[in-house]
Amino acid sequence: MNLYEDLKWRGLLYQQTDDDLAEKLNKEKLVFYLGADPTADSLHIGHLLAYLVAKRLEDYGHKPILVIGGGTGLIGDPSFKSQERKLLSIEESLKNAEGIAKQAKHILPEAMIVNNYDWLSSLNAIEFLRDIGKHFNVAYMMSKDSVKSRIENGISFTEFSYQIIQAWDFEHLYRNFNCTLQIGGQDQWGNITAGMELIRKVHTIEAKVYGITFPLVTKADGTKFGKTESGAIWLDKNKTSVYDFYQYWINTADQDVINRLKQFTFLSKDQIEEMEKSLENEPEKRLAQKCLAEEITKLVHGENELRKAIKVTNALFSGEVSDLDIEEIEMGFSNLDSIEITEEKPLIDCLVELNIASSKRQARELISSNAITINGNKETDLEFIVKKENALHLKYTIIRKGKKKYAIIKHK
Ligand code: 629
Repeated sequence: MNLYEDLKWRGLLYQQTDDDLAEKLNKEKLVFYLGADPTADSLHIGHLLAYLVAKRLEDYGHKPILVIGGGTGLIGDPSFKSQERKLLSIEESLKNAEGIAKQAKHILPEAMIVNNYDWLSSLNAIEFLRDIGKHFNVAYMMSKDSVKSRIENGISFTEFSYQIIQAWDFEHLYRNFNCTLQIGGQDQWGNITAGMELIRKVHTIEAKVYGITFPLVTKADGTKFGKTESGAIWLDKNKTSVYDFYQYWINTADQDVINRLKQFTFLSKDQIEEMEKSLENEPEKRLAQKCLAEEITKLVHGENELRKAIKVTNALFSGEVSDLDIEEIEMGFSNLDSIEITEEKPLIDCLVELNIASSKRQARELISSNAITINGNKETDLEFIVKKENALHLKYTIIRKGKKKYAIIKHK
């Protein structure tokens, strides 16, 4: 399969600006770019898809430039946003940009990484309006989905102008690095085509530049991809623990898992078809989900962290938690109910404070009916006192109710 067919097969092509792009992608070596705005200090798995598309192009010999939008982040992209964004401060934008650049470098170590604050910050108003603004027709700008959908609710001149700024980036990269292709998600179509338009006007109408977009990731049940009750799935392990990251992928629905393997892994068509067979014949084994979670966790966090996430998963499943080290406990429990205690405390009170029981009476019932485990051991003593000296690593007491419900006590 050539690159174009591969992208198509993986469901990673939504729109393309030219019909001869397949030819171009398969035969030539292009410099291309992908941008991300530093709206947070970490990328999330929505961004990850974009960086993996860039990696696919790189694997075929195209040369990526990763733009971190330290400048554009200060303006705010209205694409696919129903409301005006809150402005980031310059400090925030640049600090976030640093975090994101680090993650981008980890995924694409060979890529050139630039921050558009470097060229946007010196642009002055007269230059902006005369040299760039003159090339944009207001009716053209208003016809973009990003603007059209916001006319009723309101859009500031700031966000209205965003497309011009991103367009200028493309022109800047074309002029300085012969970058002729911009990629992005489907929400970026308007911004990408604005850039091509600008390049043709500033340079020559014959300037050959291209754009492709990939589709938004959708889920069969209609809920939003990459979000859980506790928010986005981040690549930064301090924001989403490696265990939670791994679990997110493990919990992918059967209806979605093959698409996710295509989009998010570098497994071959044959390997993915193997998984498809397994899903059909032995879905209870969840091999496709395991494979997906392992591939992506390895890619983002490395082999070592993956191994820990699997160890924590197995320990929480079996209940044998006493072998976990401190780091593994913290990885597995970062998102679960917890309390901190400074002195010893009756188990009954702990159960109520942890919301495992709704009352002391219920706590007693749970204990007498064998439903409570402490650090992996059944506890049936109603008078049991939780003490630091019995805690794992003198720090954590892990409580389990039934098979699934966990909570943790941290000893100060
Ligand atoms: C300057 C900034 C450029 C080119 C692009 C940009 C960023 C762009 C944007 N992208 C999204 C983001 O940063 O807002 N205006 O969160 C995001 N992107 C990855 C994919 C996307 C897109 O980083 O393109 O579609 C998500 O999949 O929403 O010169």
